[in-house]
Amino acid sequence: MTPSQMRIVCLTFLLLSFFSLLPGAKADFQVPGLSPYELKVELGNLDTPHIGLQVEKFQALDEREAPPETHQHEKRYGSGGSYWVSQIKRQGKIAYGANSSYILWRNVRDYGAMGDGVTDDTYAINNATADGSRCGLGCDSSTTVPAIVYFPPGTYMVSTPLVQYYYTQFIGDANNLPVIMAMPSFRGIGLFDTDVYLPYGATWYTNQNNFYRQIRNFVMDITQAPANQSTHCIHWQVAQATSLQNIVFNMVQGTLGDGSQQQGIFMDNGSGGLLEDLIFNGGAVGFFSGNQQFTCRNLTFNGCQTAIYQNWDWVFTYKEIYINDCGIAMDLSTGGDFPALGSVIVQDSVFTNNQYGIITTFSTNSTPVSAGTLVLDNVNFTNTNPAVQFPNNTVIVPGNQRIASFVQGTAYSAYEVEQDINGLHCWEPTANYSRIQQVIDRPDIPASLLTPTGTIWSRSRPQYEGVPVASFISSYDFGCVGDGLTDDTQCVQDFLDSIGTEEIAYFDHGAYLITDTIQVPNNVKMQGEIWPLFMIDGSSSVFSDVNNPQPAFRVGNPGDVGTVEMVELVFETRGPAPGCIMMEWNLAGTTPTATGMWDTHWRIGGSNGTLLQSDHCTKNPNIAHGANATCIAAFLLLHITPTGSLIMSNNWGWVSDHELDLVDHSQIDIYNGRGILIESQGPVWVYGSSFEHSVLYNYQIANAKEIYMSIIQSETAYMQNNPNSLTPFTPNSVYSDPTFGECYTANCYKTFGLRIFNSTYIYSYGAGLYSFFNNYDQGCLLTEDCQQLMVSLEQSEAVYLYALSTKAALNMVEIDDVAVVPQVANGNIFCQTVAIFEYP
Ligand SMILES: *[C@@H]1O[C@H](CO)[C@@H](O)[C@H](O)[C@H]1NC(C)=O
Ligand SMILES: *[C@@H]1O[C@H](CO)[C@@H](O)[C@H](O)[C@H]1NC(C)=O
Ligand SMILES: *[C@@H]1O[C@H](CO)[C@@H](O)[C@H](O)[C@H]1NC(C)=O
Ligand SMILES: *[C@@H]1O[C@H](CO)[C@@H](O)[C@H](O)[C@H]1NC(C)=O
Ligand SMILES: *[C@@H]1O[C@H](CO)[C@@H](O)[C@H](O)[C@H]1NC(C)=O
Ligand SMILES: *[C@@H]1O[C@H](CO)[C@@H](O)[C@H](O)[C@H]1NC(C)=O
Ligand SMILES: *[C@@H]1O[C@H](CO)[C@@H](O)[C@H](O)[C@H]1NC(C)=O
Ligand SMILES: *[C@@H]1O[C@H](CO)[C@@H](O)[C@H](O)[C@H]1NC(C)=O
Ligand SMILES: *[C@@H]1O[C@H](CO)[C@@H](O)[C@H](O)[C@H]1NC(C)=O
Ligand SMILES: *[C@@H]1O[C@H](CO)[C@@H](O)[C@H](O)[C@H]1NC(C)=O
Ligand SMILES: CC(=O)N[C@H]1CO[C@H](CO)[C@@H](O)[C@@H]1O
Repeated sequence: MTPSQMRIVCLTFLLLSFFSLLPGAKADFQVPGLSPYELKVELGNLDTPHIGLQVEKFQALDEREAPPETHQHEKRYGSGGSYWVSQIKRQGKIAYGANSSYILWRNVRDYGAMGDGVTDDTYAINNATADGSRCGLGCDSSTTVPAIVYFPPGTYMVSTPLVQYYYTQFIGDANNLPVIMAMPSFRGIGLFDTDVYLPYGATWYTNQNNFYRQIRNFVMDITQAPANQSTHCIHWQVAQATSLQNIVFNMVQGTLGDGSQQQGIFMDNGSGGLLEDLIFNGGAVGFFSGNQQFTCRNLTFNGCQTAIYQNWDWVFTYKEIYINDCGIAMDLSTGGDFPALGSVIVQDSVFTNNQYGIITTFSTNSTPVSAGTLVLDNVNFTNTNPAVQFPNNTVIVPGNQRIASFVQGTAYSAYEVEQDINGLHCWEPTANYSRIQQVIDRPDIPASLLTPTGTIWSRSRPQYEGVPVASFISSYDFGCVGDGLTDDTQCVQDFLDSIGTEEIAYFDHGAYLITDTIQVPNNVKMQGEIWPLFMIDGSSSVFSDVNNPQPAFRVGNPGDVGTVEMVELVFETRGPAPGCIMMEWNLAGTTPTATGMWDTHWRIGGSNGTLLQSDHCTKNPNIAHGANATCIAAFLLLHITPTGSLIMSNNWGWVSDHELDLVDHSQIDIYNGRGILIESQGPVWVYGSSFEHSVLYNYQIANAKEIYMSIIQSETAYMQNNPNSLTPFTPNSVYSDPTFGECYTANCYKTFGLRIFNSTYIYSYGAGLYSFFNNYDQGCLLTEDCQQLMVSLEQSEAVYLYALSTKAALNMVEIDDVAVVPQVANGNIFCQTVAIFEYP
């Protein structure tokens, strides 16, 4: 990159206009002293003895929640009907584990929990979770001891945390939400704890490695615990393939600064993730939020002192957030003039009747320049004024209005200039740059992506809570084997073909070996039992030819329209399958979001059954090497073809960087060609996704249009550039692969985080694209040059990237091989961040 290539035409800094306080404006206030270091309290309580049954009988949910003569609770907390999850025959089994009598499904009642609102059920529930030598203290990770812990309706009294082990789902009855109730004597970090703290800040699991969990369908109630004691409903310290859904958090209601210590979600660390459909009532803080990256949608806060306290992050998106009658809607002030948070996006949200709106400390004086980046996109403030302000009450944006688009942070607007280069007259891309804190014009968004009210379409994970159990057809009852060794291809095909329009194909837990392409019919719904594994057999000749790649799962045929839904599935290869496209999606929906996949993942290598493990794929950075042919995984994880259209939510395409099951848990070299390729003509919505460690790219959008993505996350392959991105896959023009033809430095031959080629109307609301290594050496983090380039736009326009956060990539964005966004101008707390990059 030469200076002439990088043209920062306009370096302006917007002067903030300060409005004086209106008569009757609120007094100065101190942000309540909230810090994660209250953990000290928890540590002191690790040995709190079990406290007996001497508590009063609490009223049942019905009497407590609903106003006397109404039955609102029935609507709000479920239909009251029966729930298929509690009724379906449980025959799931572990294909690649060591314990043949292992029990996957546990009903807490079978372990002695009473749910009677009187008995302390803590020990019984913890027994239900821990049964069977599971992955707890001292276990790094494991995929072979998963568990579903089911809670029937009832009120479960709890005195100390219910510990959720690795690879566990806590599921309540979706039609009659069970209540988890803190006893007055409750002590501990949360009613549910996902990562137990040990002395000196150590935890059971590594927070960024805390994968595969769900908690859904609960009321959590800590109103009986003293308000002045630090109590949380959930300690949610998790990473990818995790979700919270359909939970009501009930906390003591108070007023701002009254000393309450109650919190709904306490999220101190991690690398997630998605949460949706949550309601927070009361409390000091609804959501104490800290994680590398997260997608949060459909959250309602009522009467919280602070609805959202952002403790730290790299990039977060909050969409469909409803904050009502709270003290502070969003507190983004942590760190003061050195903001502790990277970037936050708030989209399609409504703030009503709040004492304070959003409090930020990003200002002319704050450093680093991008810390505290904030984007508001279609946020309506009613009886909330100002909308955005400093802690000292100085107004940044007045409230009581709908804000179409507000940006604070660095803004890049790219365009083309006429140039004479060596006598040639040409157009060259360049970009205007400024650090702003202001309302700006909102770009047009194509109608295909929008609901009738102008918000971006979204859809929660279906729970099929109204579908009778008889409509779920079991793959095992149908005859499929799922033992991980028997060829189930024909059975899975026949099974899917047999499913009627009112039925749901239920895949019992197991591993289904697939040796040839499965054609997914146009109207089938596939529901997994705690992520059943579809193992694509690398020994099948169908998937071995890298020059003639074939799909393992083909959804519809080009031009087809239908209603396919996939929920809670995992796709892997068993051995090297370099000619395998794990999934090809051709289908469009009959209506917007009628086709989709939720909590559905690709896990390539690094776990039992994959035959791509640390016993022979361990990293080898000490000698120059190529790719071990026995460690080459697949051609492409997900291909959305030109006619494909769907919604994706909580999808993780992980080419394992380390071993999950073998005891060494060593870092491993697995070679997978490509992550996600989107060629759709739209619309496609991608919420809460992550594609990591593929070789050529993690995300590529080619020949496409009308694509919305909200928090995309990627990591460059750790072994690169030993070998580099051109090993072992040869760029294939049929798939519009990058050729790396423009590279002339070694660190340019690295996985693209995001490549956009020949595409238009592409919207990314939050991206965390990271490069952490050079041949497993992290020295390049000190010099921030692990990688030359992270995002490449080629022959594309109408591209809008909000809160684009990259790590250690010298050029954040290039347009047609011209660097337009250097990372040096965009320093943040850890990443480098651009609040908005637009190439209209
Ligand atoms: C992985 O599979 C092997 C057999 O292939 C088994 O011996 C081992 O116990 C399994 N590991 C785990 C963690 O289940
Ligand atoms: C096997 O699983 C059963 C049932 O979950 C459990 O009781 C038993 O302790 C496990 N055995 C071993 C050796 O882990
Ligand atoms: C928990 O499990 C242990 C061992 O199986 C048993 O002795 C104990 O009674 C159980 N406790 C409860 C409360 O179920
Ligand atoms: C909480 O409040 C109770 C009663 O008002 C008081 O006795 C107790 O000391 C307080 N605890 C803390 C930690 O402030
Ligand atoms: C939002 O969540 C609530 C439950 O908290 C649910 O009833 C509602 O359907 C969800 N709305 C959307 C648009 O997902
Ligand atoms: C904002 O919300 C208020 C109150 O719900 C509503 O009356 C108003 O129409 C909304 N404004 C816009 C522009 O959507
Ligand atoms: C309020 O805080 C902002 C940001 O730190 C600062 O620029 C401004 O001068 C302060 N205003 C007053 C009145 O103190
Ligand atoms: C870029 O900045 C220049 C100089 O201020 C201005 O003339 C031009 O209109 C700007 N272009 C865009 C696309 O913002
Ligand atoms: C490649 O894999 C083979 C087969 O497992 C193994 O024998 C060999 O040691 C591996 N080579 C390297 C360089 O790791
Ligand atoms: C660009 O994409 C369009 C479809 O949107 C396609 O028709 C055209 O062939 C593509 N051009 C190139 C150079 O691939
Ligand atoms: C291990 C780790 O990442 N700890 C962090 C957890 O979160 C707190 C609060 O932000 C940090 O201070 C710790 O460093």
